Amino acid sequence: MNKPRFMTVVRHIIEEEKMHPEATGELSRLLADFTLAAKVISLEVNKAGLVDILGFTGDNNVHGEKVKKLDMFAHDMLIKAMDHGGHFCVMASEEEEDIIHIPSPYKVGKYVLLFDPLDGSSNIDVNISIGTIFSIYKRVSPPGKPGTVQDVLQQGMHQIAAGYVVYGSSTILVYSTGHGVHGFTLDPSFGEFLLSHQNIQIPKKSKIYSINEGNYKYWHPGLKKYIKYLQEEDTTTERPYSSRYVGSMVADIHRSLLYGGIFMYPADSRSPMGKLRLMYECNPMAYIIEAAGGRASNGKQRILELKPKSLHERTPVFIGSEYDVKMVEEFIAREEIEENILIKES
Ligand code: AHM
Ligand code: MG
Repeated sequence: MNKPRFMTVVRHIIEEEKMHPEATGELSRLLADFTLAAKVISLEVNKAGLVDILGFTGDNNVHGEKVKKLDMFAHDMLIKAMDHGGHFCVMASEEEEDIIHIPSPYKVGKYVLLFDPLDGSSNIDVNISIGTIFSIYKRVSPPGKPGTVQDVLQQGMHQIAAGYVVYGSSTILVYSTGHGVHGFTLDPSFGEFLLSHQNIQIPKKSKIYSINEGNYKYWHPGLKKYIKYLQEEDTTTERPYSSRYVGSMVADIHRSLLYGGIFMYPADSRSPMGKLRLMYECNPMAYIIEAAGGRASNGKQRILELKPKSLHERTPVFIGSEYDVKMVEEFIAREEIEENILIKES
């Protein structure tokens, strides 16, 4: 089907909602609020090399990492754009330890918002792509009152919308409400996100793997074998694969979504839960990738079925083309069976 011309993201969201008679239009309005924040953050990211916004604020975030000014700018911008619409009962951000309540006098609503305001922020100073990730749920606590931690700690499969913005050679917003995954490119001349990638389907099998290979020494033996397998030559399975790693999850996953690929941030002997955060990094990305026909797991279990225990918890993640994610799961499982046999024999 031909792409409609000048399909803005807001019009697209409204058209999508029309296909669901039960929809109230509220999701359209809150996603429209999000696009405003995304445009402002994009502008600020593009100016980062020009204005005195680079460098550390001197503060540490809740994980003890240095916070850059642009992270905080994006965090504040998202809250400002989203807190007053009457849509949300609670929010949560990578940059804030506790849940974020809706300030009075604004009304509390029925939705829950989680976000990573600026992911890949170590790449800001070197002009490499970074991104914003968001995830939306319906509240589970009774209506009319402030939201609770329980509203935030839902399994990823209960998300009703998720998406990301990648600030790269152009700014692209990708979102899904569970019915297809769609991408919009920001036209900076008139400040609109226009439909550029309709109904994205991730290739079932890829030829690209994406992982920080500097951590090889600390990996699970099954993962070591899998990566070696990808590097061997075999024309029938299109090996060796290419290796690509930006170090910004949003950029690495965006490439995987469009070209096919497997992005991995595994557990290792130094970081037994991996690095990436379940609630506002892995769950929304898993939702998008699954909606595009891909697969996302922690090596053993589907990401979207993990039961969260805390807001900032981490999880290992293997995400991308279905064939490739299944393959790494098999390598990990096979190695564990072999290890168990050896333990029993000794
Ligand atoms: P951040 O949330 O502090 O920016 O960290 C998350 C980023 C991801 O975007 C990326 O995939 C990963 O950290 C890269 O980590 P590493 O440098 O260990 O490879
Ligand atoms: Mg992050």
